[in-house]
Amino acid sequence: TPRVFSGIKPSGGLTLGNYLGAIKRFVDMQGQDYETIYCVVDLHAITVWQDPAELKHATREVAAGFIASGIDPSKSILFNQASVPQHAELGWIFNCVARVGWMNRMTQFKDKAGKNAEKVSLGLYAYPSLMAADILLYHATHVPVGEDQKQHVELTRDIASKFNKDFKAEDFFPMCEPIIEGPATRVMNLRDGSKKMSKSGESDMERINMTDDADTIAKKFKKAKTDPEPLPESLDGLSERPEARNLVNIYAALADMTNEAVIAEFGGEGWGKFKPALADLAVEKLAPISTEMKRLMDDPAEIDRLLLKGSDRAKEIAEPILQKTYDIVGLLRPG
Ligand code: AQP
Repeated sequence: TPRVFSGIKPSGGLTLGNYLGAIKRFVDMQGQDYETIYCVVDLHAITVWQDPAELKHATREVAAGFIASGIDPSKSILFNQASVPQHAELGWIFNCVARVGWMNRMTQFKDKAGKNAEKVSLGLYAYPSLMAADILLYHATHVPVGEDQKQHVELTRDIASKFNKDFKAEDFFPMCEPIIEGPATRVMNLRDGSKKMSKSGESDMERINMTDDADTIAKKFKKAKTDPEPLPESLDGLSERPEARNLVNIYAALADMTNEAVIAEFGGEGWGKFKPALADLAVEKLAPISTEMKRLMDDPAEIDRLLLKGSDRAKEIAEPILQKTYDIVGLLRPG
């Protein structure tokens, strides 16, 4: 069976972007013809400063978000990265396979480091190499992600190819495919349609958090930036209107509709009609999830227990692959 791997950083509260671009699609792939492995990638979160107590909370909250959205820990392997040390071990080997020039081309690093590239952590720079390890440690073949992660999955393929070629280990690491599908592969910031919605964006008004209450969701959509024109009668009319397009994409993804169907329903309507409909839909979809997240968060020990179980199952797959990798590289592990 083909194997799916994907992860989410506990670098803050989950956003609607994480939900539509990633989690909702993780749920869709579960129980189909895939073995699904989903990870709270805490080692990635610490590439930028995280308060230790908040990191523990966010790690459990992302796990709760997965489960509340429909990831079933008995169907999927669900765990946090730090509890499977094989990730960091393979990550080091890949640091020695990947080239500095490859990292220099990563646009997410450029965006995140900005003008401050000398002052960010070395981990932030090497992050895509650890991400390659996350995926290849399980010989995963399918990686559902948002658009922003496409380049990193492509780099994972480059690392796999170079490793296989350098060590004459033909096909040892498989070529993985990014799975980037649906109308919401890149949910944009509500205040600026040229920027992606992020957990760590400056203002809370830029994003919808999965735990926002109904009033907050309504307020954020009401204040979302738009142009004054009504919704167009056809999809072409959205091409130069990034904010309008974003809200249509969000509606389509939440309702499991195509953008065409949304335009067929709302074309010609003003924002005064569309925004409240969008807010109602978002509340309808997110409220049950956030209620369930809160319920799960009342019992952190139970979340830890589920993560521990998941990490045991993850290790069973990871350890033999890591062991073989050490052997291929020529690293001795007597005993
Ligand atoms: N705005 C988005 N639209 C669609 N998909 C998104 N993803 C993130 N933002 C959007 C997808 O969510 C998954 C997990 O991402 P991540 O937590 O590993 O890191 P990220 O992409 O850096 O997410 P954030 O929310 O922007 O976090 P911060 O602010 O901490 O960096 C990925 O599949 C991603 O594509």
